[in-house]
Amino acid sequence: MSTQPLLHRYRSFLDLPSHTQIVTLSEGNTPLIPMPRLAEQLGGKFELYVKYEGLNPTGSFKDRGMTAAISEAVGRGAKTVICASTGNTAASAAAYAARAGLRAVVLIPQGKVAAGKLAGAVAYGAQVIQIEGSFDDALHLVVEICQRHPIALVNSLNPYRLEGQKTAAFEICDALGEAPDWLCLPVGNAGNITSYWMGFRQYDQVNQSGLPHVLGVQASGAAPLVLGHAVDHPETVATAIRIGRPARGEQALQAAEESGGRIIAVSDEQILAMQKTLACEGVWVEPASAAGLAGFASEVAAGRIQPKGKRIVAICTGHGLKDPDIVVKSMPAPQLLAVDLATLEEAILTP
Ligand code: AN7
Repeated sequence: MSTQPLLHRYRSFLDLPSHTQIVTLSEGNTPLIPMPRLAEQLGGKFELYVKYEGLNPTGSFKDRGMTAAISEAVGRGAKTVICASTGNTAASAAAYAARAGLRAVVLIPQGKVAAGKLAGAVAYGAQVIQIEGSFDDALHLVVEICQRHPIALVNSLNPYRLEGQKTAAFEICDALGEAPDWLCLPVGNAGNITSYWMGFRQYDQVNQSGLPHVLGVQASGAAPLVLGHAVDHPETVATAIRIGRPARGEQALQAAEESGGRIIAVSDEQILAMQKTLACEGVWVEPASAAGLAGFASEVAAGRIQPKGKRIVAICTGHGLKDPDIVVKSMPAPQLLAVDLATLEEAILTP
């Protein structure tokens, strides 16, 4: 395992200015977990891997881009950073800002941020502001604020976020020896899909590692890229991707098209079912993170993707601990027993 900061490891591939001062929490280097039993369940005869990005320092893929954005911001003397967020960006920005000694301000949509993300942003010491509106409203506001004040924007409109995020594509090629046949991932504000495509293309030019087809997956209640127009009131149980105006929507569509892939939508039910399926394999992810694989499963079931003999990588973007409520709410309260051996025996042994 490499102990080098992510930005050092892939430095020659990253377009970062010379003033960049690396701020790291040992992000990246996440596992590519083989999923043979799940592949069989989905029809078999192909290699399936989950890239478990929930194992980054703050529990989501955002840390890759955030190490880059904060490193650049510190190097140019920024004192305050700001972002709009459905939660994971907020927690990541808060953590890297804390690490760098910067002030972080995060804007989140009221009542729609999962508990683990909000708690993270608070724990890392950010100023957390709820907006009586959506993520899209919050993003609009932070862009305006940054035009008026010397505050660094660390949403994925910031190009350095994409530079750092590309490293996930490099890691996949390094682990497999080449690009997979399909890459499946959730799409919200569309920074991640844009970065992966940039990364795969760049690596291919240097290493002839090949290119994957990219399958981007939105939630059906928040699917502007599938509908072809903005969604004013996005709704989905996968609050991470509850986004109606993706900042990098055009680039996401381009990535899908150039790669011979596509962007599709899946229902909340499909997302939650795949979250459960993954948990039964020992990989607990937050709902949005299950969307990529849910989309892949539905394409396979419909015969639109023939996976036989192929290599598939699904990106699981965030840890299940980010959103415990979604599971706790839907389960019966745990059994409560008296401190009594016979009662315990009965509870365990009777089916
Ligand atoms: C778990 O934190 O937009 O398409 O503000 O948290 O790059 O936006 C989160 C997005 C997928 C979608 N999975 O990625 C935010 C935010 C998880 C996420 C996405 C997000 P993008």
